[in-house]
Amino acid sequence: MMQATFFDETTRVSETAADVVARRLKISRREFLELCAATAGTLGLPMGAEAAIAEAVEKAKRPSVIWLHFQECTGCSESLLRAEHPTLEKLILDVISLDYHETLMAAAGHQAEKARKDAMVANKGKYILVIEGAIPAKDKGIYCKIGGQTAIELAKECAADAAAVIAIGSCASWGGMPSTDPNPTGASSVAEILGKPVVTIPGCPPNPYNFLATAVHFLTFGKLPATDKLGRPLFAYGRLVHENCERRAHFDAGRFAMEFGDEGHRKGYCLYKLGCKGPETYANCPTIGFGDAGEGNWPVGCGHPCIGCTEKGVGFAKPIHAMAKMLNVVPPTQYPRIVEDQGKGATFAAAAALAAIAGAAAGGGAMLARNLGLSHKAEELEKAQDAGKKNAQV
Ligand code: FSX
Ligand code: SF4
Ligand code: F3S
Repeated sequence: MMQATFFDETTRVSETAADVVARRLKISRREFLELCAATAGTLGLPMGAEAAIAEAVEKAKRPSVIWLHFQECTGCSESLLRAEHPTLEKLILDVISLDYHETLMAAAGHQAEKARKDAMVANKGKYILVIEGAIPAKDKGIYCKIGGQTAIELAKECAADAAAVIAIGSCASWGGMPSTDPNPTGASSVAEILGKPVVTIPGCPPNPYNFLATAVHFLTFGKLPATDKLGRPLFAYGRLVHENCERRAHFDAGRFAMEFGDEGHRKGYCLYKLGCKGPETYANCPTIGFGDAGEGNWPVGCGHPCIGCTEKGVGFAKPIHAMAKMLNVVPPTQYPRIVEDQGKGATFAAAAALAAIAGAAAGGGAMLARNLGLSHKAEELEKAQDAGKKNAQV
């Protein structure tokens, strides 16, 4: 007896874009739509955008991508491909046509160089150039050569006819780890070498979803997403780590881990005093997690302070024990009581008085200092109010 197959001709006629791509990727339609929804969410697009993404992934011509590697550890590519969720890299490789990638391509030597040149000619003015790694500029760039060309020459040659240039990882975005003092090779960012702004996706390594979302934005809308003045897509780097951190309530309440493994650390308190750089680092790590490995999977979520890996002048530059500068942190409108007399609850009036004190303080650093002393101030205020009331009654 003939068995009906799922993808018979009748079914295909009514297939949606999502069905087609799901079949192509050998994943379920549901998994594919979840990825599209996650990508739309990462990009900050409204509900329903996943359908447009699914359609673009099905119908749009995959942009040719030439991916160069210079001074780096290949962690950017690894994080993209070693994601726990097996469909992420499938989707990335379905969204783009990766025509040259030294780590992944089977070709080597002259064959590999030919593949790069062929892709550049065939897709002139249309390909995306992705650069991973810093570019050594000292001594005419002799510290990094591929196929007889320096990284400087290669970057300039490939960028000349590219539709867009994306610097992936902190090394390519701002110099990263290779550029740390004393920077013996003169490791520089892609923008410095090309002399023009490029889209940057910093992080060491960067979150693969931020690259995927940038590529999907290009595919769906034909242009790269809006960026800040450092070339970072705003959807991913528009807010400080501190703004969305799940431990933020502890910061606001003045509850800090003081040592690794102490009670505060075990209870998940704020890591500011262990040197967390979340308050001066722009990245979406707390909101989208890391490595596609599930909830809470990002540095602070795992109990380690953010080292500011996305941020020039912070990551690999500022010692881990150094306190972060408080940037742009909006103080909360009211603070909880931290120390109470036994059997006595906080009153609304005390909370309001505290809010007034908090509101008067300008700047996060001042806020932090005040935060630590607020419980005592609250008590003093309340005592003064009680004394005032008693005097009025006499
Ligand atoms: Fe490594 Fe990439 Fe760090 Fe750099 O990621 S993870 S050293 S940012 O260029 O490979
Ligand atoms: Fe989170 Fe760090 Fe900010 Fe604390 S200082 S709330 S751990 S980002
Ligand atoms: Fe990097 Fe900090 Fe995110 S160390 S991965 S920016 S939490």
